[in-house]
Amino acid sequence: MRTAVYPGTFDPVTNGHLDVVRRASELFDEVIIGVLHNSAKTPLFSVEERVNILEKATENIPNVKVKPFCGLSVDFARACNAKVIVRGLRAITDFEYELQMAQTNRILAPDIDTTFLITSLEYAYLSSTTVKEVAAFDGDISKFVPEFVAEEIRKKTSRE
Ligand code: COD
Repeated sequence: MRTAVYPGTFDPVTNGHLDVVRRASELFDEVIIGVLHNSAKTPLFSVEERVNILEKATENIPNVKVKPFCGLSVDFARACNAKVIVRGLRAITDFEYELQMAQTNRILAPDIDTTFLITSLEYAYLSSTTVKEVAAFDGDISKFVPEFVAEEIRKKTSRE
């Protein structure tokens, strides 16, 4: 069984992330989305909320699972018996960060490789940060995330 992990923060998941998940699910037998529990950052959604949202957003893709993780992505990949880490690439700015991370991961775990899916053109501009910024000013985020995710974001941002 060819298992890949797709680690990220997903705060919140966007249509760009979901496009990567859908495409990865066609390349691998199983894709496990790893949701980083990062105590150093204050996310909009808790790790449990992000896991629940991702489970709902991917419920129609049978070979996708969602799990929270702490620590290193390579340790998460090992724990999932995955030999591949999937990442998405949008622009040259992503490339520098991703290259450094992939090379570090390769030194930490030479048996695990990183594969990159280039963003689909329609999502090339899209990031979780932009979505949160637009939502904070009551902008329309319906083109950026699934409708139920937009609703969850609105609940959070209208409380603040
Ligand atoms: N189109 C395509 N891809 C996209 C899009 C889009 N519109 N938006 C985001 N993506 C890609 C990103 O480029 C990324 O590859 C992935 O989706 C997830 O994005 P984010 O922003 O949710 O997640 P990140 O980049 O914050 O995740 C960072 C990690 C959690 C993977 C990283 O911090 C990590 O591995 N931390 C654990 C410690 C570790 O192992 N460090 C590695 C040694 S350096």
